[in-house]
Amino acid sequence: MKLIIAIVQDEDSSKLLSKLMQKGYGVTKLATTGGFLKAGNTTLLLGVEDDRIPEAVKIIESVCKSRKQMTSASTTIAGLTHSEYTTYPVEVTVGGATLFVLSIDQFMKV
Ligand code: 2BA
Repeated sequence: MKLIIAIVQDEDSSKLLSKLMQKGYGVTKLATTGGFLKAGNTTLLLGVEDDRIPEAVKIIESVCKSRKQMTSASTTIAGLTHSEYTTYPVEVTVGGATLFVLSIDQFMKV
C-alpha cells in the first residue's frame, strides 16, 4: 500500500473528492495553506493499493488542470516587525496537483 498526499486547488477539490469516492478510494480532506501564496489549498490523503496508483494519479490529473494566473504574493519587509507585509504581483501556475507518494509499512484499523 502507498499513501498519496495530493495538494490541489480548493476549486478542484470537491469534484476530485467525488470522483475518487465514486471509484471506491478512501480519502481524507485537509484544509491547508500554501507557503508561497499563503492562500488556501486542499490536501487529500489517499491510502491506495499499489496496483491502483496509476488509476488514482490519472483521476487526479484529469480533474486538476493547471492554468496560469496573476496573483499577489506577500513578503515581510526587512527592518519591520514580522507582522508587517507588502504584496507584489506574480504569475503562477495554479491548478494541477503536487503529489507525494509514500510507501506504507502497515495499514491498520483498530
Ligand atoms: P504555494 O506554496 O502557495 O505555491 C503556489 C504556487 O506558487 C506553486 O504551485 C508555484 O507555481 C508557485 N511558487 C511556489 N513557490 C514559488 C517561488 N519561490 N517562486 C515563484 N513561484 C513559486 P505548485 O508548485 O503547484 O505548488 C502548489 C502547492 O503545493 C504549494 O502552494 C504548496 O502548498 C504545495 N507544495 C508544492 N511543493 C511542495 C513541496 N516541495 N513540499 C510541500 N508542499 C509543496
